[in-house]
Order: sequence, then structure tokens, then C-alpha cells
Amino acid sequence: MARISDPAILIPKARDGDRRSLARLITLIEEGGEAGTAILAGVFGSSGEAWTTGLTGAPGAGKSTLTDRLIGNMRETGSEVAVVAVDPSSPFSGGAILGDRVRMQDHIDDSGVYVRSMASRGHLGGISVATPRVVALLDGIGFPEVVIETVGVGQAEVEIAGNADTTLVVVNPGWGDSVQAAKAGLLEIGDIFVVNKADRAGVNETVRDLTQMLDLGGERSWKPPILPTVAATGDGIPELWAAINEHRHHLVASGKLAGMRSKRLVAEMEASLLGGLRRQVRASIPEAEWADVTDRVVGREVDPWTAAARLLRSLGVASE
Ligand SMILES: Nc1nc2c(ncn2[C@@H]2O[C@H](COP(=O)(O)OP(=O)(O)OP(=O)(O)O)[C@@H](O)[C@H]2O)c(=O)[nH]1
Ligand SMILES: [Mg+2]
Repeated sequence: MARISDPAILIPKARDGDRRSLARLITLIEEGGEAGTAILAGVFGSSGEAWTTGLTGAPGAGKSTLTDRLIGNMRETGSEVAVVAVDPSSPFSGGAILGDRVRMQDHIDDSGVYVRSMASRGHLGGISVATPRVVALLDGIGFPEVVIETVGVGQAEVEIAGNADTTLVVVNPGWGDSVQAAKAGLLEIGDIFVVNKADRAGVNETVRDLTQMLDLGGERSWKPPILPTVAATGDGIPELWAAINEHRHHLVASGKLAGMRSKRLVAEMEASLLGGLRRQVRASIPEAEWADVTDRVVGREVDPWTAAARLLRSLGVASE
């Protein structure tokens, strides 16, 4: 049987809770192209309602365990939850560790929880391109809560997490972890800092270090709380859930949410436009010409800037 790719069939089925149709829609979006765009157009009208919570932090910091706990809070009101786990797949890991990253133990049999893992380097070529689209789909399909788990190792992963409405930065006790978080650019994007594995030594020091580093960032209208948790036992989770809701109310009441979401829509349009142009430009240079030009650049016969300017001129595009 041929696989169905018609959004007009798949979208209503996915809305009715058919997870196979939803999985197919996500795959089509990951593959890009017209089918993906048609799907996004089909659900856009009913999107903009989901709350997205991003969790990022070093490998093994406890993001999945925390997510598992938070799903419990989200499910209390009956909200369906979708979890997107973004794997910073490298040629070395090959995404083989995906399975372990996303197992949501406590909710494995709950049909109201949908978990999907995806590679941050997908078919669309660029990094992290598909994630905001998949989140838009889950939103448009009707999930009121969407959780994005990313390993905060690279800029792309940090960007993905920073695209959430509420971003949790997860660190562990110990000096090294908060310094690593700072180096990875996580201090800027955190709305809430979680010091998980607070059953270990060094919690107070880590809270103090984070407080100091965040103070260096200057005054902000939202002062990110720093909360110790033990995800393994549930300690500190009620406080974390309260902080997430507080942040949500802050964004709504201050009017910042509307501004943030407007910016995100424009950024998505721009990213999509530039992605298309990049592919088109590259595709319109014949392979032989590309090989010839790169050979001459590598041979230092021509500098890379002049070579690019000539190529652009030959395509009728003004150079810089
Ligand atoms: N001692 C202790 N262990 C914890 C705590 N929370 C999680 N763990 C353990 O830490 C390990 C990693 O937890 P995960 O939730 O898989 O961490 P993660 O950040 O999702 O890991 P990756 O997705 O691989 O980056 C597991 O063995 C957990 O049981 C905690 O609060 N205390
Ligand atoms: Mg994980």
C-alpha cells in the first residue's frame, strides 16, 4: 500500500488522535518541499495556542527525567502533551543514542502524550530548520502543551530551545556545569534555571555562582529564578511548575508574548526564504563550473571574495 501524503487526509486524522498520521505529517515536514509547506499551511490557522516549554542543558543533566515529571503536572488538567527531543546528531553518534534520550518512563502508556525525536541536522540541509515547523504542526494539530528537549551543546540546539515560550536551562551541582552553561550561551536564553540532582553536593555553590553570573547580565523585567530539583524523586518539581506558570503569566500580562511570537513568525519567514535562495543559488551553478572555481580558489589563483562576487554577477545577483 502506498503511503498517504495528502495533507487533506492526514491532518483530520491526526487531529482525531491518529498518531500514525501525525508521525507521517512530521516526516513530510522534515523532508521539506511542497508537501511540507502544504501541511503547515493547512494547520497554521489553528496554531498559536500551544505553550512551548524548552529544556536545554548538558548531556545527562536530567532533562528527560524533568520532562517526565512536568508532563505529570501538565496532564493534571487533561492537556495533551507533545514532546520533541532534538538530537544534535553528528556523523559520529549517528543518532544512535536517540532512543535512550527520550524515553518518558512514567507516561509510556498514556495516549495523551506524544513523543517524537528528531535530528537537528535534517533533510532540509540546514541545522534546526525543521524543529520550529514541527512545533508549529503540533500546535496546529491541537496540543496545548509542547515540550522541546535539546542538548545544549551547539548554537543550533541553543537556538531551538530559545525559541520556546519558557526556556529552562538545566545544570547540575558543581562549578564546572554552570561555567559550561555560560560558555554555551545558555545564560542568555534561560527564563528559569534548574539545578537538578540537588541530592548531590554543591547545590548552594552552584546557585550562588549562577546568581552572580546572572547579576552580571544586568536588570531584566523577568528575573530568572534558580531552582534546585531532584527530578529522580520529584523534589522541587511543584516549585518548578509554579515558576513556569508564573513566567507564562508574566509574558502574557506584560504583552511580551505577542511581541515574541510576532518576531518568531517573521524570523521563520526570513529563514525559509534564505534557505530557498541558498539552495537555488547553489543549484544554478553547474557542477563543472563549481569545481573549476573552487580549484582556482584553493590554488590561490583567485581570492574567495572575488570568486563569489563573480558567481553572483553571473547569476544576476548584486554582490555585497
Ligand atoms: N541523582 C540523581 N540522578 C538523576 C536526577 N535526575 C535524573 N537523574 C539521572 O540522571 C541520568 C540522566 O537523566 P536524563 O533525564 O536521561 O538526562 P538528559 O538530560 O535527558 O540526558 P540526555 O538526553 O542524554 O542529554 C539518569 O540516570 C537519571 O536517572 C536527580 O535529580 N538526581
Ligand atoms: Mg534526554
